[in-house]
Amino acid sequence: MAAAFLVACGKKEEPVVAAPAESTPAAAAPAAPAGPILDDEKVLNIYNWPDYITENMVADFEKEFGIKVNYDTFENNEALHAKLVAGNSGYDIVVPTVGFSKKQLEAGLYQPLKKEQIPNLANLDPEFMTKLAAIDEGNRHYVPWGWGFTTVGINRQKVAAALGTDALPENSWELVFNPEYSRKLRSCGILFLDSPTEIMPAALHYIGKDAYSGNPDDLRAAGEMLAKIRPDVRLFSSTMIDDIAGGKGCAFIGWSGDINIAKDRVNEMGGKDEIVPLLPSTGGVFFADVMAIPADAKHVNNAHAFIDFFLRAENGAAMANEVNYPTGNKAAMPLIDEAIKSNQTIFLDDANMSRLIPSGGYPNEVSSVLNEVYNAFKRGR
Ligand code: N2P
Repeated sequence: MAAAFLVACGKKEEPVVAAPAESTPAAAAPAAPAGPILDDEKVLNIYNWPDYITENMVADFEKEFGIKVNYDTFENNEALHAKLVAGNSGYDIVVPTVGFSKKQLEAGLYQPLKKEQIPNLANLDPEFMTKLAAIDEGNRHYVPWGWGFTTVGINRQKVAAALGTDALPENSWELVFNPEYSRKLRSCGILFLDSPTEIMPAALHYIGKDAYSGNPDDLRAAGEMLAKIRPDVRLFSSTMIDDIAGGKGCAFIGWSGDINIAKDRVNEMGGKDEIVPLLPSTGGVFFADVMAIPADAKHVNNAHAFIDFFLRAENGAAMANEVNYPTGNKAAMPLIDEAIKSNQTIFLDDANMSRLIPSGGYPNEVSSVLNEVYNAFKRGR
């Protein structure tokens, strides 16, 4: 894991400035108090993506800490952002995507962590944290939740039947962005995630532009490409796992882990079709999601207790084993199943890793063009 963190927003990757010893994760451990510090009100409000937590994590935390967790989900970064900007979200932990969240950090929407209350920061991969520090200087606000990549997934049998051949293009993005393929897949259904900041980076990259270009002309050019394949997109989905497993489509732009979950679900249901997340030759779009505590959170100590709990090695391993998303938790690695560790669409090898499109965010100046282009695409004009 590493290269993909290079920020695509004009900032060069810089080595992390040697942080004062007491603020490094490893050095935080000795200062940890005997028991966790909790708030008087035994409540914790979490806002996260759907299908992004292990089955027992919340219940186990509630039982051990005597805290009631209210766990809500949002569909995309835009929805989370709107909630945070409106203020008084009521959430104590939210899970933004790093590239997108840069503007939230700059706007002071998150509070610095009290690292002495998170001794398990020591479990994190220092290399991962160094990359994260390119956006969150000194790792002051963010703790890794999960990472993966946005990519093209297929139902292998349905796609083969629709294409009339077994040969898939090397650049899997062709399946959904090149009308020669998408026309043929139209009958079995193309599904797209529903968010400008999921679709536009892939579209820009496909037409040979910077995935996070701040040039309105580039965004409009991507819109022109998208207009040509619009008739072939059946559904903009915010319930991708269910939609894939329910057979609503044969080719999808989705998240790597979710496509793998859908694959498992189809297998469990005894389905014969094989759901496959593909590794496009030109790269999928890397994402890393992090826990952050909103500046106006009410249960800050409880939030720290949960973050520390999440960082236990066994919980990090369960995220990969159960949810198909790696976490950046180095201590978890020995506890991760071999089959998961060797799955090239979960833990990428160096070659695939280096092909991923680095995380990034769009400059504020183009946000209206970005939304205009995306909404025009969705509406089909
Ligand atoms: C949802 C996990 C993907 C989050 N299941 C993408 N940032």
